[in-house]
Amino acid sequence: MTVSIECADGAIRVETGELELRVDRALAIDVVSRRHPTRLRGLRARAHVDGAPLAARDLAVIGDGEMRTRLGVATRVQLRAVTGRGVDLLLAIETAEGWPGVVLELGLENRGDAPVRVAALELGCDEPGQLVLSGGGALRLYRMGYQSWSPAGWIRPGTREPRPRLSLVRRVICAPGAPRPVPGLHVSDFATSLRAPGHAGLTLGFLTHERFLSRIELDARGGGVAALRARVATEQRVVPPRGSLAGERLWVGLDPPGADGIAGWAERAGREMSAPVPAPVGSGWCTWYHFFGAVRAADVLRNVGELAEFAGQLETVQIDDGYQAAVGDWLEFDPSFPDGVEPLARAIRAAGFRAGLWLAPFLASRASRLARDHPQWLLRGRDGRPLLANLNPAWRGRVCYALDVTHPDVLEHLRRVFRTLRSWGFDYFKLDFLYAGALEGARRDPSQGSAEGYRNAVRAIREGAGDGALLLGCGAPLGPSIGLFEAMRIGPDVAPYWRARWTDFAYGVPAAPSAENSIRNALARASLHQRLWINDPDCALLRDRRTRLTPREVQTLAAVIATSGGLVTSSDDLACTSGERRALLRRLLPPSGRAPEIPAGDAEIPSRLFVSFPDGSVLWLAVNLGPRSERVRVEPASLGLAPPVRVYDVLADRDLGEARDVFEPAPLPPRAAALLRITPADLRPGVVGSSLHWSAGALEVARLRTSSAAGAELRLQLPGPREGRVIVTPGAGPAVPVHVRFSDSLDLEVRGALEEPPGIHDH
Ligand code: 9PG
Repeated sequence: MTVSIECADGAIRVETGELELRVDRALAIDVVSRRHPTRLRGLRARAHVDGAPLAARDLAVIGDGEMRTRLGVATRVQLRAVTGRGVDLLLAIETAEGWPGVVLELGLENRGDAPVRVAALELGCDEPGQLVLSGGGALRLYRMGYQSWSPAGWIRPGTREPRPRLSLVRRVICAPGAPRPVPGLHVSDFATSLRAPGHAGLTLGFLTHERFLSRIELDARGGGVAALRARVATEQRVVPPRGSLAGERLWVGLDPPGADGIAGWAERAGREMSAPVPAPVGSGWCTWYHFFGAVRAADVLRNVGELAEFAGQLETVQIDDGYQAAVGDWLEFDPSFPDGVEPLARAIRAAGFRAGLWLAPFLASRASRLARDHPQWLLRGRDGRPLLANLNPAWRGRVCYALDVTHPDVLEHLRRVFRTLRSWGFDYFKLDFLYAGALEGARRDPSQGSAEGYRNAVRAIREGAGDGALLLGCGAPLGPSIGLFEAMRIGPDVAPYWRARWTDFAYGVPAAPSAENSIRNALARASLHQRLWINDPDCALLRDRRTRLTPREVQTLAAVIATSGGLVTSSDDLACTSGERRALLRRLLPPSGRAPEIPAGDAEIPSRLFVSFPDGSVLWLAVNLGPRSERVRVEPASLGLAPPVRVYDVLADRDLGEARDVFEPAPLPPRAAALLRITPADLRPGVVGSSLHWSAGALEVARLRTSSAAGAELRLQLPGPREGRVIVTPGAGPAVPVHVRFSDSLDLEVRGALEEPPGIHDH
């Protein structure tokens, strides 16, 4: 079937097997699902021009046809509507057979003879009852959050959402120009999804973030959904006569029951903005969460020495904040790094690791040489004074300003800094406090949108850093970062303690450094992984000294990081990390890399994730973030597994036997996690579980086949030295636990009848 387009009485109708879309003369759009009871009516295209909203009056089709888009071949219908104020609205609609949604792109053209100023381009419905979604009472709204550290999660429309108490926190974690949250008036940056568990949902998300920042607003002040708006903030862009302005592309997704609309949006946004193709997920060691700003060159060298036991297992050693003379002066050093960082890069590489370095490239401390020598590079506010971008008592000068990223000399400076660092041997860069590159201010080139200026500056860094460099974003505006970073921090800082009650209170939002806050976002933003970039859930803190995390909390943090599939970074002084905890780190390496699936629930933070592996196994995670012990249950059928199944407890290294329709592990105490490997029970030969790696068999079993009626041949493969236990179901007989110790790989044969007792198989 092809897309059908019909025009009658000045209205347009587009129809596919999935949906029906109508646009009336006033550019009001109805999108109706043909498969689910999902309907969005009266989504009106509007522009805010010269201080007043501008709506369409009459409509004409100016073209339609099939074309190749980044999302595949689609039918595109191009509409033009006059407004009566000399400005035409332009709307393009794209869809294709099989697409569960449409792409809408709104722009305008100035046909008058005076320039106009455009504050926003918006698609919105303002009358209650225009959005129909089944499961109404249990509806949840996803809040993406603006940047890496901003809290994400599913909220109940109409409730009061947490909001920053301090204006500086607001400047750091909220989009510039974001409306102040009011109870019942919700904002999600870049994209959102609305759904009730078990019901069809609706996703609205911008697919491009090339020039401007965007957000979705939902007004639920009266209880139900009173208004829904998708808005591109065009920052008072001046459009000259005969000039035009294009907005960003919006995905309107009609999600079937159970679908993860955010994953669907991320998949498409990643394609539209050429997100780096899913790469092998890295791992590393970072100085920050043990040494913090007091790190010394000697600490780095001592740990590089100790990390020798992880050679071939951990990839990168990254020096964090603390080496620099001042924020902004990246090529001058603190006295704790008397010889600078070049000899450290050399030592790190000689030990077999990639050398990584932290920078906050868009910040300059008040006490920096950069700010002193180049005051004209600083972004200024309306009062002409440099804009406060951060305040950090640990930094020399404390006050930090933002650089004006539209200044060509700033870009040249960034290229030079990164070229130099690359020539010293660094090719992994953690770029932090990136929100500073998209702050609102009096920019040197006001024609660049916030997202545009930011993207140009990141590209300049990339040019300096050279081919093959890995960029990890942090504190970064998410939308405008798509396509520019291999990896991205997706939550607040982790910390060697679970909760930061007072700092969270002071901030007004759960964004203070704490294990809990970082876990919350690792779960709530898990769908972005491998679609927009590699998620960085922040470091695994596994040490047993100089930490307030209990063994259970350590295990929960590690289980979330393992299941998220993202970067695995250790940030412990190895001198404080016992053999047992080092073994735990080894079991997280290499990262599985796979994006988990997140069943829809009604909790603010999803507490269940699962990963399906090519060997047919499923790794299932449950986390209890609540204050009371929690009963948990798994239904194998909901994971795509036909009963009976076999269940292995990864954290306890225990075979829990067979289960049918439902499996109930022991109740979870607060702050605990359950991690189960679930496999079809009839696999013979098969691997029930393994303590070599937290995928529990999915990664390390490179080959498995029957060797005789009663036996199995097995190849185990993982980089570096390994020791642990593999539970094998051979051709016949009961499961056989085998202790193994090897380096890189091991071939072994396991027989059902226990002729020999299982022993250590050395390679
Ligand atoms: C180094 C650290 C680490 C860490 C980053 C970032 O003031 N603040 O709002 C604030 C937020 C985050 C933060 C520091 C300060 O941490 O996330 O991994 O690199 O910088 O200073």
